[in-house]
Amino acid sequence: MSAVRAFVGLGGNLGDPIAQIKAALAALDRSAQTRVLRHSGFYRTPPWGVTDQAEFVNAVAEIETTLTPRVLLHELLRIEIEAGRIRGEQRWGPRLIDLDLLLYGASQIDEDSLRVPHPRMLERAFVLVPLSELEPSLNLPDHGELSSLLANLDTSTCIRLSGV
Ligand code: A4P
Ligand code: MG
Repeated sequence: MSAVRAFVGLGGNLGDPIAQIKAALAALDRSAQTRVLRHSGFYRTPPWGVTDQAEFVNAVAEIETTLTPRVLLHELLRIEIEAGRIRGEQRWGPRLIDLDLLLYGASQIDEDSLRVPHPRMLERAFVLVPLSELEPSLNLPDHGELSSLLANLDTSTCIRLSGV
């Protein structure tokens, strides 16, 4: 299988989120058949969904992989568990680290356990702002230009952290 370019969203708001995101990026790069090509800056972002919790740190990584989307998702879940994440937490609640598969080439996948593009990324500045730092002219399968999606969101609350 030839290499596919994919994007992974990383976030967390418990423990030391910056250190946990850096560790997850290193773990992703060590994964079989997967390389981290670039990652965005780290952003401090207000909690989305459940708003009564600590601010998050978020980033997006661009990777190259020959893993299938499903195997890649399992790899992301394995990295979360290795980083100490306990599942069964409240939906959208506090977490040490969360890895979401945002885009996998131009693929559109609609299965119970895997949806790509990640269905909620379209309404999340904490995903689209770092993604646009990496690839401002990106077109999302079936959803059009990233810049148009961003124009509908409040991006002012996503603060890029310097010196990390
Ligand atoms: N799943 C299906 N498609 C995907 C995909 N493309 N990528 C399934 C990753 N997972 C996918 O995920 C639940 C299941 O979704 C996975 O086991 C996988 O089979 P989860 O991460 O255990 O559940 P969750 O994270 O609690 O739920 P959900 O809806 O995925 O939450 P999100 O979307 O990850 O949101 N606010 C800020 N500012 N920053 C954040 O990072 N994150 C969340 C969590 C809430 N608020 C936030 C942030
Ligand atoms: Mg998730």
